[in-house]
Amino acid sequence: MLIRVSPSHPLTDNDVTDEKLFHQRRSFIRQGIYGGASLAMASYLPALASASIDRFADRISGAPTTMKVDEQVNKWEEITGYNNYYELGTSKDDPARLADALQPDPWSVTVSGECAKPGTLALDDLLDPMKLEQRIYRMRCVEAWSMVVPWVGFPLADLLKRFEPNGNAKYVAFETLYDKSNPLPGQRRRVLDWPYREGLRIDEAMHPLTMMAVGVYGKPLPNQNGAPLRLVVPWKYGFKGIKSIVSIRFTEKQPQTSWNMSAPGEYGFYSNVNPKVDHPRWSQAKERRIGEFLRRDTLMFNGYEDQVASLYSGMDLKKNY
Ligand SMILES: Nc1nc2c(c(=O)[nH]1)N[C@H]1C(S)=C(S)[C@@H](COP(=O)(O)O)O[C@H]1N2
Ligand SMILES: [Mo]
Repeated sequence: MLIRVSPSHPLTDNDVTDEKLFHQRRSFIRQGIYGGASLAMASYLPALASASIDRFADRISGAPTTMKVDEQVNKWEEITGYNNYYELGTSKDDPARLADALQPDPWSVTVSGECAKPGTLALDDLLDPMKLEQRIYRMRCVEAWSMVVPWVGFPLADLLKRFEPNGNAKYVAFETLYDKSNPLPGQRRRVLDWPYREGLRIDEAMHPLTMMAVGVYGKPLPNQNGAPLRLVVPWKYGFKGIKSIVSIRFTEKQPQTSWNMSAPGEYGFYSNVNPKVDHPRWSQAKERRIGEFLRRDTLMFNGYEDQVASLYSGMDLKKNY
């Protein structure tokens, strides 16, 4: 199993320790066939990483790879130049262009709700005990495009356990920063009801695949990707991966989530990737992998079915989108 990576970044595969979680269940269109057909990315040429938090750079670049999919990793320019981050604008190139509007340092995260040890942690204290690892995951946007992204971060469960959630903690709610008196450029318009809100059921949040990312491509997260820390839930549509998190709350009731609030008929709370449940306005059966010419089949649970299907046993996946 060899992953081809562009020579300009520090990924190596000699430190891969465990690929057991990644059983390939289908045969993919092999990258080799279309390898040369990457689309011109000129229209969203970034933006070298905008100011990110350098003091974590060594820990991030040194993180060992623990999981990866057997597919070509997207280019740095694609991952950091083609983004959804509505607080920084609604076009794909807005977030990289307006990235400097976000100030990820200093940063703190407030943890509250159904837990024994709530509190506000400075980013350094939050990260200090966390063991960083690199994981190469597919990311499937609900808009039917996808990428393969080398995240660096830690299992969300390792963070959540530090706050000792209690028996009433059935869900976890997350919020992105929103300073009404100093909004980000995209927050001046009510495209969404700010702050951006997301949530997971507690077992989804504690699942070993669910991660909090602080880096990508061996570097601290660029602002446009959700600096300084963002959620990554690889079997769900990308909008569940809330960026630039300032609040984590353990709740007994299912929390409200931004996209579900804005269009409940289009975006569910669960939003598990499912090629058989179409969006009301487009099919979810296929996806455009950024950098490829032909569309790929979308995989059930984005290819993570073996790992996560049991979370939803007994649930009607057609209804609980
Ligand atoms: N706060 C916030 N988080 C967000 C978004 C957003 O607009 N605001 N967009 C979501 C969507 S739709 C996707 S597909 C992913 C994109 O992540 P990326 O830009 O790092 O690829 O971020 C998600 N997280
Ligand atoms: Mo998305």
